[in-house]
Amino acid sequence: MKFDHYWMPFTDNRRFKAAPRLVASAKDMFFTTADGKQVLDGLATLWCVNAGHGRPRIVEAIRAQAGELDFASSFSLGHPLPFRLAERIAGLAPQGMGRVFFTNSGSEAIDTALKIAIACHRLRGEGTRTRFIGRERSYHGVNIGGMSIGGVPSNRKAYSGAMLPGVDYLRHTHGLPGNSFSRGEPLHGAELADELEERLIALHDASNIAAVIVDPVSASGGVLVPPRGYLARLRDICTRHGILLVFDEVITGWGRLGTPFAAQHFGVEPDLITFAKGITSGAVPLGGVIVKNAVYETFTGAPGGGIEFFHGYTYSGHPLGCAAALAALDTYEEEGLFKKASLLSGYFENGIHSLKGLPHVIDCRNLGLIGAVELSPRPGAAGARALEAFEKCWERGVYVRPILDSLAFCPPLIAEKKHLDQMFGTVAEVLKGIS
Ligand code: PXG
Repeated sequence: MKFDHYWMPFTDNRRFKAAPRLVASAKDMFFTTADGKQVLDGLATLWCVNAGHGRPRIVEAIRAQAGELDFASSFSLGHPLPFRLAERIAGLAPQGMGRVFFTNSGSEAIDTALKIAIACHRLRGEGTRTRFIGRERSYHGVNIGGMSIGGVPSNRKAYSGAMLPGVDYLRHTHGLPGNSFSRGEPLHGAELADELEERLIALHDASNIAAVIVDPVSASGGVLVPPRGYLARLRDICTRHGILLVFDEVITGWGRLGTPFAAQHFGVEPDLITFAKGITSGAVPLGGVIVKNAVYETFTGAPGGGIEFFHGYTYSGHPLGCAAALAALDTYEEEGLFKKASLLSGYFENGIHSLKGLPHVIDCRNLGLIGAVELSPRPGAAGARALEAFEKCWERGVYVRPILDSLAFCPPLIAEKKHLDQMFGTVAEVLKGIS
């Protein structure tokens, strides 16, 4: 097999192709590599395989759906599955968030949410509200809108000239004094939300701001748990100034924090929720935006009739994605996986914090079943230590993700204590052995 032709995403192609890591199959918590080794999936692959791999209900649903109806468009035509799926999702979403728009990915979900926000204000007679407020270190996918509101420097650097105009940023909440080694939500920093009002609204005027977008826990930014009370303050400020609040729940959705959405975990209700990944447990690409009924009704209540929202993707509501999602939701429900995640989160927290005191460890942080250990960077070689740790963990049969100098953990919700012991035990051994 030649490795030359496939341009791999978000990958050091030259390094990978010099020493490829290939997976041949996967079942439940484990990959089997091309050379027959078992590797524990400590990141739900890419923060998405929440029900574990190769789950029978999901596999069978995809197989059966492909045979029955491989594709039907949702453009002024329809088939039952996206209606059924939207109803299921509405039943899990916060009260009053009962309308769902489907996309194929999280990036598309984010760009869709931005368009909904702008169009909604325009329909309400507030067409000057076109600006967005994002946040440093947040990740919202790679399309132009999501990249522009995102705050990961390496993802922005090459595309500076292609950014959306009219975007400003909250500061990230990481690294505040007194917050290192927090268990759950850090105690300090809720006041950072106030800069939305004191700095950004003061500067741009609320009448020009369409939406504030945050990921409740920034995952790809390094697993940054929000300070206690921070999200509630953002909600309050947005409400007082007529600004829509978007939670990007592409990673925090579908049980990661023990509830269907982070909104419910934090008791803070946004106006829009973007989702993807865990909705199908990663088995088929599917994403979407859940909106407050009032937002949808702004569109359907507009005078004149006709298409209300000039937006959509060929594969919005694709039968295979919907079938996989319905089966994933069945699996979550039947096996009580959100509750299970919640029950395991204390053990997970103890596992992460058991790494405190090992060589190079400068922070441990966690919430629900997501967490990270941060290593001090090697002088002049940021990221090198975590990358080496990641590669050594893989060699020893554990897959975790390096992000800058952090190692991130995000196991499938079917994880058991023995899997967490294996994961953190291997990380501990590796940390003791690297310089
Ligand atoms: N929002 C969030 C919060 C995400 O984590 C997206 C949007 C975009 O989703 P799609 O489906 O378009 O990829 C994501 C995706 C990493 C990594 O390195 C994380 C993601 C994607 C690629 C790499 O941790 N998350």
